Amino acid sequence: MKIVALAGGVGGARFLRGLRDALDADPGLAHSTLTVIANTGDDITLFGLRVSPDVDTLLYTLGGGIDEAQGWGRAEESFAVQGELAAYGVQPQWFALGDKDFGTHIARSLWLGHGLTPTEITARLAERWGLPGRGITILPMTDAPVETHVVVERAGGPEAIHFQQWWVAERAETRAEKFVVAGLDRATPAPGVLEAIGAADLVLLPPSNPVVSIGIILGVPGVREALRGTPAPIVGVAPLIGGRPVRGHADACLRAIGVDSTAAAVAGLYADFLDGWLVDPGDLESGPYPDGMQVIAHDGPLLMSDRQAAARIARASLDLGLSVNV
Ligand code: FO1
Repeated sequence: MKIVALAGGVGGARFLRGLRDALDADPGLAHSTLTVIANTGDDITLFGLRVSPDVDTLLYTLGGGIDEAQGWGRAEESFAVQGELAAYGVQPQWFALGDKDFGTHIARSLWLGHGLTPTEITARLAERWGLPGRGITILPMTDAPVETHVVVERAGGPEAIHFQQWWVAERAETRAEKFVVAGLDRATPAPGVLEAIGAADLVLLPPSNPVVSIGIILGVPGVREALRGTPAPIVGVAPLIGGRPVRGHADACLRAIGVDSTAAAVAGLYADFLDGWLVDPGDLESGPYPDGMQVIAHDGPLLMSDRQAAARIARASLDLGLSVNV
């Protein structure tokens, strides 16, 4: 099977690792390929280097280098370089970049300077992590430089700050008025993105943030139309349990766009293309769900508490995709 997924950071990466495990465990599906369309709205330039957090989280999680407890950054990390930068008074210091992680940002920035595209760069980085050999391709949603900014209320009036400053430095506690993705309206899907969606046997939406991860990918001109047009079934996994995100700040993001933090309200954001929706057992009755959408409850908590739980949830979304009638 050719599977395509739209994914953001930690939750998306953990789900996709579970999906790969579930596929590998099934002789009938082990040869399936997985193409991940990654959010690049989180990208930020720090210390003169281009950092792509969601792409790097996917690379490290699927490639076996992730800091498991944190969900982002490298395992067994050290912070000597950032310590030296701090000693020189270099700002900002609220975004922790480890020494191994710097290797990724230096390679990406070097190759960008040589004129390679983010698509070509991501393929080179994925090669090192052995992803092609596991049937995994990561595509940035676009090769255009885009960044999500958050308009927040300040004493002196509204101010637009980088998404990472809001998400990390301010822990999304500052009320977000709206999200503005600089450059998105002029962006075009990266090479292969629309083709992958059109040729897919199944499209999956992991439990990524519906506003600042999946929502941004859907904002790339042409992507939503491709999802509406593909013959493949499209199945998603709710990113909320009982109205609360498992991690991150999806509820603060949904509030900013005036959407309820419920599995049903998030399904409504995808109603124009979504065929199936996997929810936590406690949320099955928290409708109403969009007409015609097949909504089923997972046979356990929709919590990727460990790698095996993620594989079970991924398998459940696969089964829903195989059964849903489009
Ligand atoms: N998240 C934090 O909460 N604090 C950090 O210092 C931090 C550093 C960081 C460095 C590299 C990277 O790839 C991700 C990092 N993240 C950090 C997570 C990041 O903000 C989120 O993973 C995404 O941008 C949102 O999904």
